[in-house]
Amino acid sequence: MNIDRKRSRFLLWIFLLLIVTACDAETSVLNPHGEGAEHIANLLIFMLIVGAVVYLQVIILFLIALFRRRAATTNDTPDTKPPSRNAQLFIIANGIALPIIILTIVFGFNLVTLAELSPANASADLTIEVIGHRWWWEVRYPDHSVVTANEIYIPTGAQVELRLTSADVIHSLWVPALNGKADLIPGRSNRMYLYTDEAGDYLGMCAELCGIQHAKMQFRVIAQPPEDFEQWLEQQRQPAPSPQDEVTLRGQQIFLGSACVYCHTVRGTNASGVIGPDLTHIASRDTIGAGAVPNTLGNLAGWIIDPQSIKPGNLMPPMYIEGDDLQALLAYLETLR
Ligand code: HEC
Ligand SMILES: [Cu+2]
Repeated sequence: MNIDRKRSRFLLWIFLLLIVTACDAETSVLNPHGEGAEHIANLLIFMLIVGAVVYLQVIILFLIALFRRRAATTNDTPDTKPPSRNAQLFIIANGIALPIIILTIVFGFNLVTLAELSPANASADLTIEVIGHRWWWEVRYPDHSVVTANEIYIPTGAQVELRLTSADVIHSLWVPALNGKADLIPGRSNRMYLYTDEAGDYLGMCAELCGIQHAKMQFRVIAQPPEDFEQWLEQQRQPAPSPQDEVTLRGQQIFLGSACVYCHTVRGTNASGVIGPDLTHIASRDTIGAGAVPNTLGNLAGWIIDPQSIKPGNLMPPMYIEGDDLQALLAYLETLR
């Protein structure tokens, strides 16, 4: 074996090993943490096993055919003998009967899984509305007057119903660890159920090409024990606190005096825009720009001055706010916990 062959074989092994590492990733369908995802993973593994067995059988038959010699092929006259009765039975069993049986079983398993994913009369413990926007997620808790963005907090051990729709184009919501995909379609309301017993932080994404920033349209589902979830809900229900010192007061005036108010809501003030995410509790969120960057003071400043360099093509224009004004605005936004 020459060096090139050796090297390419080595690289192939590395490649295969790398693929295996993906099985345990946060966003792997083979690593379920919720009821829906478990049903899907079971179906997937069942189909993989059936597929592997069928494939193996085909390969074995192929090899047998390849190496078995027939008397008729030893001379030059073509083999015109019809297949024997046994051979005919074999073809009917393996070529017709077996595929029908296997496909029927797989189809049945699919139907059962579909039914499990969308319980017809499921009584949800909590309803959350998720509205897709280019390129972020509006998240509303209609029974609790809570509005947030790009983070879906849910209690563990509860059946959560997501009502999905879109404000502009078709998006698709996908949290691989918890469930399959569901489309968000303008003018329609789709439903999806989330149930998990495991507290955790599950990454989700848009799974339908929806425009230039489709790839930076992430969100997270944060599953918490019910007590913690109630606490989060209580905190998010509060309107924004009024500024307590001169700097944050100035920051609020700058915010309310800028174009921010046309696009953003801060409950408890006059800002009631609905084009961008609700900022009433922006400081409590972990990321800005739907997972584009972590929510740090520096990133927040960078985002306000030039959101286009962080997330090119997004629908927030650069805001020309500088120096002390920017510092005051940032100090104010930091109070919005
Ligand atoms: C023309 C509408 C518009 C104006 C004006 C505007 N924004 Fe935005 N803003 C948006 C949109 C749209 C997004 C969502 C961008 C995305 O994630 O794709 C956004 C996102 C944000 C975010 C990130 C929110 C999150 O949860 O990810 C912050 C913070 C923010 N804007 C602050 C401001 C401030 C402060 C001002 C005023 C100085 C302002 N914006 C002016 C439209 C606007
Ligand atoms: Cu999208």
